[in-house]
Amino acid sequence: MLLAWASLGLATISMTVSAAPNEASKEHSATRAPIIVTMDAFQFQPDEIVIKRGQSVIFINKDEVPHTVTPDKKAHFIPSGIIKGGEQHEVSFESVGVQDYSCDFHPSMRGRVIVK
Ligand SMILES: [Cu+2]
Repeated sequence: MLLAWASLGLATISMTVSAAPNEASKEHSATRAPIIVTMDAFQFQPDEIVIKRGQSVIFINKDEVPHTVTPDKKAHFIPSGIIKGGEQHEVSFESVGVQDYSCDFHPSMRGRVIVK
């Protein structure tokens, strides 16, 4: 009887630990936390990042004008559409490789996501 209670207690503890967000993010198979890229002063910052397949990027527009995250012809991800000033948009990257993108309104705004 005492043993049963003790093992029940242990099970409860280990469940609590594995449910912690920090532990989950360390697991290789688990989806990693999104990366943040800002659109600030007409630049993507950082303009090059490396992520894992299936990971997403949150683009935050800190400018007062709208921007887009539009894939180049050879890139594979869903275009953001218009992201108004002060708003943000999450893009999921499901294809491995170099994904180049630009802003429809400001072609000099360019960025790259390397998906591994
Ligand atoms: Cu723009």
